[in-house]
Amino acid sequence: MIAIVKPGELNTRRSVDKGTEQQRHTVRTILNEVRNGGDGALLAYTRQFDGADLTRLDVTEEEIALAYREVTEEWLTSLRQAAERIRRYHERQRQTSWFHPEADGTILGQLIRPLARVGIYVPGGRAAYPSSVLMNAIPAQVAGVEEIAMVTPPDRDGRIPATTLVAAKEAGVTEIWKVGGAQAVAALAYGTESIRPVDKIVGPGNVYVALAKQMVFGDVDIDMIAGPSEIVVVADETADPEWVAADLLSQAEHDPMASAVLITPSPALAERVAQALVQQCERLERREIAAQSLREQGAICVTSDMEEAIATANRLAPEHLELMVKQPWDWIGKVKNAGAIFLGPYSPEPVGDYFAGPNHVLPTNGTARFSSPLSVDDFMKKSSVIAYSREALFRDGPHVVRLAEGEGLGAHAASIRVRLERKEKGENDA
Ligand code: HSO
Ligand code: ZN
Repeated sequence: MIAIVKPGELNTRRSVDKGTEQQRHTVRTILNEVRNGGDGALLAYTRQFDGADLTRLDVTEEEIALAYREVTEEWLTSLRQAAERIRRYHERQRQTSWFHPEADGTILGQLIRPLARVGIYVPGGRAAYPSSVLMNAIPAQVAGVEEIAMVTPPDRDGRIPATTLVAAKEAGVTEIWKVGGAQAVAALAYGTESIRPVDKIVGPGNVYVALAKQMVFGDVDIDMIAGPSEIVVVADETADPEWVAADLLSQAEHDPMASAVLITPSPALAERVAQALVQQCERLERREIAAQSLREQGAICVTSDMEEAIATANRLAPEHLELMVKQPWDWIGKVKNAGAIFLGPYSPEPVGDYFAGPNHVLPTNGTARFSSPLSVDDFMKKSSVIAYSREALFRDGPHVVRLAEGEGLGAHAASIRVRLERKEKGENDA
């Protein structure tokens, strides 16, 4: 069910789905219709695409109260503990503004401020993961974003899953709207009568949502475009083959396009994991998805040594990298590209998906070469601060004048000169 290959045979860079011309045309049309038609267009698309006949887009307090009654107490306890750990981890990411005084009295600094208003997209159906609601909303809340608007498509009866609503409340979401697809992205980017526009849109979605996010980028900020889940396990002969197989399957079950790869210098482990995969896969509810993923995107790669195993993992730049080797900390210094790194036998990837604290929104498709997990930084921005002193301006002014004149920008030079001249005239303006 899974191919055993050599390092050179692993296909690396897959690229983001750019959609077909037809899909891009559809999304452009939807964006325009929502810009012109506002709430009316949103309700019409929700009828057309979701089969729900709504009269209002917001989720009421009663619906939220009902959702809390629908979930089990045990689940709510687990969700709250996860939220608590995620919040604590992200609080450590928060950066503070700084102001640096120089000897001449000048103060330079960097002011850090949260975005005012963000939108979180939550897919509908089976991909409505409450864990992803936490992972997107909590960093925004920790950053200090005051308005967190969530959008998600309703089912045919106009309902949102209870677990989505509860997770949203627990994570500090401040508004919930029953709208999905490209039309929801349009509403967040441009606003309608009821939904005010946001500064940034985050969260995963289908190809229409991803295309819409790409098209509104620039008018608003967006997060990275998430591809199918990926896991690379680097394991040596000390790893338990049953555990390695279980971890590979944990990501394979996400999507037929998900990719699960074992890289090992041990041919014996490779064989045993291949067998364990077949046995364990059969027992899974989502065995068809997992099997297709393993068949089409999965691989077991046998390397000549650990050095080559790590080099191969770096080339793949996976979303998740597990190091199931004797001394995992000895190897972390060699890891260059990975969204999240899991060390040792007791750090299976799902503990990171749900509970450990770090974000599960991670770079996919090899983009860990240049990008990072979703974090508090994604919901903050910086302003430079410049408070020059009189002494410093009189000292540095002539340099500025010369550089401005070199660029042919006389007004720039003049803004400095009017001040320098005052000094020459001996006027006391201090
Ligand atoms: N592993 C996924 C996130 C997730 N897993 C949500 C379970 N629920 C990100 O690659
Ligand atoms: Zn997962």
